[in-house]
Amino acid sequence: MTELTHPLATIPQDELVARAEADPLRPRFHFVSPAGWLNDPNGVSQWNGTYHLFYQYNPEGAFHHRIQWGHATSTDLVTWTDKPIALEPSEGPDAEGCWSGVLVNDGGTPTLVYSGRSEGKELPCVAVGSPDLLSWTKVPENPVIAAPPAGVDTTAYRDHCVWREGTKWRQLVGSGIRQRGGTAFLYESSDLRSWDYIGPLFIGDASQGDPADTDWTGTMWECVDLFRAGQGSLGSVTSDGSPDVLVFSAWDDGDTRHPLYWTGRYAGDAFEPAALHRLDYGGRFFYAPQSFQDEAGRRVMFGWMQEGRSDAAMVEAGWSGVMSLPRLVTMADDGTLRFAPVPEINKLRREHTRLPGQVLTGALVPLDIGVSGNQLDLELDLQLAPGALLRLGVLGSTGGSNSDNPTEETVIELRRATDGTGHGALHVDRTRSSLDPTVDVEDKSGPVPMPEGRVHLRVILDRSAVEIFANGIPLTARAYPTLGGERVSLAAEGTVQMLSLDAWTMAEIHEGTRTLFP
Ligand code: DQQ
Repeated sequence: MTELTHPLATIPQDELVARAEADPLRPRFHFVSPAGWLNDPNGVSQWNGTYHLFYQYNPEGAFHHRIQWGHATSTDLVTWTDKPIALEPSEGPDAEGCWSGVLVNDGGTPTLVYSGRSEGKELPCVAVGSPDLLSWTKVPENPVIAAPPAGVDTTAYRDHCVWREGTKWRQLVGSGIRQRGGTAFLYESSDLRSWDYIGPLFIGDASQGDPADTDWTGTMWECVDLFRAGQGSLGSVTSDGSPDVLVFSAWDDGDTRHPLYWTGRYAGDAFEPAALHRLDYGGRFFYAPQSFQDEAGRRVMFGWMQEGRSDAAMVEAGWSGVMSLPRLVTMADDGTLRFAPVPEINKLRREHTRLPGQVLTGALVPLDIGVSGNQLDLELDLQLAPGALLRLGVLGSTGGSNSDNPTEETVIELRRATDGTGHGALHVDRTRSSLDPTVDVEDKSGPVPMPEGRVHLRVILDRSAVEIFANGIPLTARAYPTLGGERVSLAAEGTVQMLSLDAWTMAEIHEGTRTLFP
């Protein structure tokens, strides 16, 4: 074990795992680190059939410090086996941390490209792996790029997207240009060690829009991820019109804001944007996403579900950070992305309740639907009349004599526009989600197309982790009920036809005792 060096390391490391496991708010079927701190997904990939999930990890405690690369593998994207730490800081360019990066296949050699942190700044580094991807050797050329582009005043410079194009490697490094906006710098290399700077792929405009807006592009782009949605690979001539997608996490002066994506066309050395979109209406609760194409050709994305409780509460809990379920990414006819948990997750479904179709009407009188739990997968097919509202209450506890008036409840609302069009909105109200006054309860919402009023709603509850998909549009949130609430209720205003409701309890994925240093 490392020597405890940080003032926040108040819990002895040999107590951390037990402390984390004892927390009733810790998810049971989402990947979490053995204990301590987890943030971004890194090096997400499938290698000879096995899925690899690396992640930003601090085993010293639940705070961001001296970041290492944790590692877990899976054969099904559902259950994960902890593997030894892949990267940890050492003397040199990553002395203060091994920050985010990716895994590429360099002619059969697994290779990591990551941000080494030293003297308060980050620079690109490379490590090569053993054939089983379990031991990693940093290359002597590190840092492989000595500094951000000369003459550019950058706000920050880190995180990588690396791909093969023709006979060369190409790399994006996330950054921002002061007084202008976020950007991704493009480089080229023939060996992953020596890189030629090409230029900014595309520069955002931080002066556009209100910095408080949920689609403000920020002053720096973290964790850039460029991919072709659909057929073809980056840089190839597309036959079916599949757009390219540039995903980034908008950052501003230390503030992790929200994931966004541009659709457009990457050609030559530039990205021609067509439209900007919010990637997840939960904002920072699905941050720093990273995706890969698996061996079946599917695009799979993970994101970091940040905490919504205070730094002190995280430290006290002994753990922080949840990895989202792996999401299948597809392109809808309107040229925007749709997301769904990979179907493999259905393996965790256990007890099933199916409610017959019924019409919900009335003035929001909650209906007890005979489903309860805080580890659930709920799937509803709905038809909303113009102006109708569906209100799904979860993680609820009733208190006092009036059981219709829950003391705690997280409320998921779908509303269809009154004009009879296919416009609608998804909203999550967490104002009564917790009696703990210190947790984040900010409202989250965004538009959802509802053709003819139809909505497929999927809600995944895993203690404090909530993932919602309305017609494939995600809203990720965290909730911290203090009363162990398991109540699920439905209410409607106007007419909502519930065509079907299926609910499953979900099994746990982490068995046996885990250790901080597998
Ligand atoms: N987290 C990493 C950075 C990245 C940020 C450090 C995003 O590489 O920019 O842990 O959450």
